[in-house]
Amino acid sequence: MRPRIMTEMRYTSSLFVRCIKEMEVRSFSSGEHGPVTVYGQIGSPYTRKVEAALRYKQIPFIKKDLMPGNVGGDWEDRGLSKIVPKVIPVVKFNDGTLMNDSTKILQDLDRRYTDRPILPKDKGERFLSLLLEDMFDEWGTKIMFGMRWLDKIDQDWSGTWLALDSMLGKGVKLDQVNKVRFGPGQ
Ligand SMILES: N[C@@H](CCC(=O)N[C@@H](CS)C(=O)NCC(=O)O)C(=O)O
Repeated sequence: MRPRIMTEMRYTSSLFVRCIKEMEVRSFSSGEHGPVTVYGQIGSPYTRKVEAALRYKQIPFIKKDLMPGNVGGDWEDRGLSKIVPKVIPVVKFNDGTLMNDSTKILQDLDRRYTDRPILPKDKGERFLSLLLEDMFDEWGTKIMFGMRWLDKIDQDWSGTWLALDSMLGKGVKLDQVNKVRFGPGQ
């Protein structure tokens, strides 16, 4: 007879496998399979907006660091040479489709993944929603820049935050990272 502990272990592990499978099914159930890749930066409001939309829609995604304007010279190596203008974020869908412009990305997300829609169905509400989005896309960033760079205390905080984010984990020594401060022009 099989020892009871073995039976229990088998039962627990099959339960565990079932839970994992269910989690996978649930997280990939909204249409396409596999995670979306978001190329961007932590300090980029448009990157954060796309990530927020993906989180809201419960779509799994992978984040990859990418500097805009090809300043890192790596857009071609990453297969992003066709993307113009070279602004972030860039999103890669599981079928290989690449795109940028957060507004278009969000609309495409709603088309590809129909659960938890971002845009209202009603045409009038949809128009207002897009209008508000456009206004905040254009003007919200101006407020953000002010909050990051107008006062010395914010300049110090933002400069350190952005420097740390772009350098840590990339082979630069901590004492060298600590010496770097980004300024308002960056
Ligand atoms: N309309 C675009 C704007 C994207 C954008 O301007 N991203 C900034 C970073 S937050 C950028 O790449 N700037 C570089 C540049 O303008 O050259 C969107 O909604 O995604």
